[in-house]
Formats: sequence, C-alpha cells, structure tokens
Amino acid sequence: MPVHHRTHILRLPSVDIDQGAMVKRIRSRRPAASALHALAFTAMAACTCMSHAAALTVQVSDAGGQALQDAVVYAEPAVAQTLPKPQKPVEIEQKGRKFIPLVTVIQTGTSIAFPNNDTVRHHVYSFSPAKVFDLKLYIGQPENPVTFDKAGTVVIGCNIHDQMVGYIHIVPTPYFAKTDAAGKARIEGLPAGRYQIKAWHYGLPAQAQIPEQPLTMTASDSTASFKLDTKAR
Ligand SMILES: [Cu+2]
Repeated sequence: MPVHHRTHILRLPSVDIDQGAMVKRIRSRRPAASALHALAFTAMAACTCMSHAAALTVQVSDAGGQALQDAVVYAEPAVAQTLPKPQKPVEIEQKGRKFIPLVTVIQTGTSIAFPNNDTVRHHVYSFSPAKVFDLKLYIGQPENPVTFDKAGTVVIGCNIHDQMVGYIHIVPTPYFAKTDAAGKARIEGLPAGRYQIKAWHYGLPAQAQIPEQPLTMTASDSTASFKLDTKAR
C-alpha cells in the first residue's frame, strides 16, 4: 500500500534528506504517485465509512398506533454512490398452499427461487409492472430463479389457488429490514452518511406515495418511526 510506503520513508532519519529530494525520490520511484494517492485516499475514506457503521431501529405502526408487522423499511443514500451488490440467494417457498414468507424485501438485481414444497402443483405468476412472470404448473424446484431488476412492488399469486398471495418489495439499496410482530425493524451496518428512509406495507393503497423522511447516520445507533395509513384489514 502506498500509505505504508510513505510512512516508511518518513520514518527514515531525515537529517540528510531535504524535502525537495524526498519529493523527487517519491516521484521518480512512483511515476503514478498522484493516482496512487487518490486511490489511497479513496481506500481510507471507505475504511472510515465502514468503521463508522451503526444500526438503525425503525418502529412502524398503523394510523391507530398499533404495531405493524411485515412492513419494509429501507435507507437510500441521499448522494448517489456505488452500493454493495446483492449477495444471498433468496427463496419464497410454497407450503400449505401459502407463500412463505408473505412479504419479501430484496435489493434490485436479486434472484428469487420459488420451490413448491406442497404435494399439489402450483402455477406462480405476477402481472405487476415491476416484474411480469409466469412459472407454469410445477412441483419442487422450477428450472430457473426469477431475477428482479426493477425497483417496485410485485404481487405474486397462483393460477390454481386464488387465495394464495405474496408480496415482493424491490429496493435500490442493500440497507433494508422487515418489521417483527412488535412493528420493529433493525437495519444493521448502516454506514455514516445522509439517507432518505422509507417505509412500505402491503396494506398501503397501491398508488400511494411511499412515506419517507431524511436521516443522518453518525457512528452511533439511531432510531426512527413511521405511521402508515394502511387500509382497514
Ligand atoms: Cu397453487
């Protein structure tokens, strides 16, 4: 690393090296010194960021103040930047003629497998603009996972069993979480910086604007809360 290299030079007895000579020496040995410095600073900035990540806990309730389970909360960086790519493969199982889990949140670009672990065949489909797809009648693992490369909400159903419904919320950020029975979601490892945090629930009217609020993360854990005007269920 150039940083270590420089430190090493600076530790040398400097009495017999004047500064001009030292600069010359660095330049001559490292023709791309400025580019390397830029790289080093980028690396340092990234390190600083990572070490200053903390957890964000978000409390979500409905208009009446009741805890809202299966709400999705996510943090979108206020300044455009390169974000970590989706890592883990995701599954939505069909079991007992239900989609499990009912609500799935993923980062844009994630693929989902839809294993059918029932003994009856299912025909999984979506007509949602964010992803239209169709997995014809099958049992077990369908041939290919489905990739979701557009942010938005996808409602999935089964052609055979009308009561089967599931929700996929696709977000353009790796920083997301889902609320538990107490209406609480925790986003771990959120780097310091400015964000718009958003909250979505399948009970919100489909055309409703997704509620959001600004948040500045520091090195300390933070909290936020949302009240969502969901339909009476
Ligand atoms: Cu079915």
